[in-house]
Amino acid sequence: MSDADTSTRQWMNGRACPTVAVGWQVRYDKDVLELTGGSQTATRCQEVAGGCYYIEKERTLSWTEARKHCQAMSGDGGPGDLAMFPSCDAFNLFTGHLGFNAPVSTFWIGAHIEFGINNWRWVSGLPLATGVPFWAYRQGHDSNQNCAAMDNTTFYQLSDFPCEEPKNYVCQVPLASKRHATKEKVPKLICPHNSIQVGSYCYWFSDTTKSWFEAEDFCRNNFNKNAGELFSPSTCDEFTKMAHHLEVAERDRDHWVGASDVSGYQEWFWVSGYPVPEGTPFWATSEPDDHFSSNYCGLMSQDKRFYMEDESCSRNHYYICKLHVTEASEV
Ligand SMILES: [Ca+2]
Ligand SMILES: [Ca+2]
Repeated sequence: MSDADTSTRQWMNGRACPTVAVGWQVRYDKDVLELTGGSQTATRCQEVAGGCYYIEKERTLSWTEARKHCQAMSGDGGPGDLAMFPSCDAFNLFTGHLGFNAPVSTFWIGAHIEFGINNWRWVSGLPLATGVPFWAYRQGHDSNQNCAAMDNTTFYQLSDFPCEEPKNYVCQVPLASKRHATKEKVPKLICPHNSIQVGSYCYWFSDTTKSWFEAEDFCRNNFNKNAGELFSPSTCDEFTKMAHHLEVAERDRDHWVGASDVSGYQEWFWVSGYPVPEGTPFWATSEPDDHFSSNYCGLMSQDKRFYMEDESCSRNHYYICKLHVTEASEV
């Protein structure tokens, strides 16, 4: 056994991802799904983000045919299906994996509209809202485009396409010992200084505009012992909750957030000290793109569904302070 095998087995609780049939003919119920263009008859699924995935990089099929192929695969947890990413973190890890390991292409995944308008669902039946964190901001609303794919032109964020278009695809094969998601416990906070709780934190939303530096200074030097910083999400989930809050409550306003290009050479950091990765989940399609116009500060942009874009730091915008709220403030 190679070293790579050993580490995979440890990570998957002693079991490797299963081998699945990918050859010329795959049985699906009583039908035979004719597959063309495959060079192998079987291959091992890849472990990414704690799940087992098969990434079809050569053959292209319609969404329905691709789904049949995935359903003909199986792990010890049951039959496969087109890949689903119920968590923001799993989605991000997977887009990163495709960026490094896949050819420049578009991959069907397990999300579609079965009926209605804009009624996106994962193939499990769970609803899937457009916008942050899964979708390219302009995508998800095109008529007669009822199937979702991860598209390389948008850092593998989701786009809608006509279901009959042939594309590469990603299958997911379930393992029996699936870790059960523990239900997130959201603390109930008393938010001071007219701040508002969104998710697990207290945020203060400005009613006037400032430059990025003035806004960051304001967040740090006001609010007494609750002084904080410009909004710097520590998780994808925190960013998602903020984007959804802004879409509902602050929909006509752009907001400065605590991201800046510290060197002016596309080295983006949160003011909390963590790097801001390119692509998913924070940036709008093709952003940041105005490096040569000295746009070194991050703005959550209402016309980009509150994904971030780069903006000139000296412009005035509304802003969001993330306050420091101690345990004692909890009820
Ligand atoms: Ca589209
Ligand atoms: Ca820009």
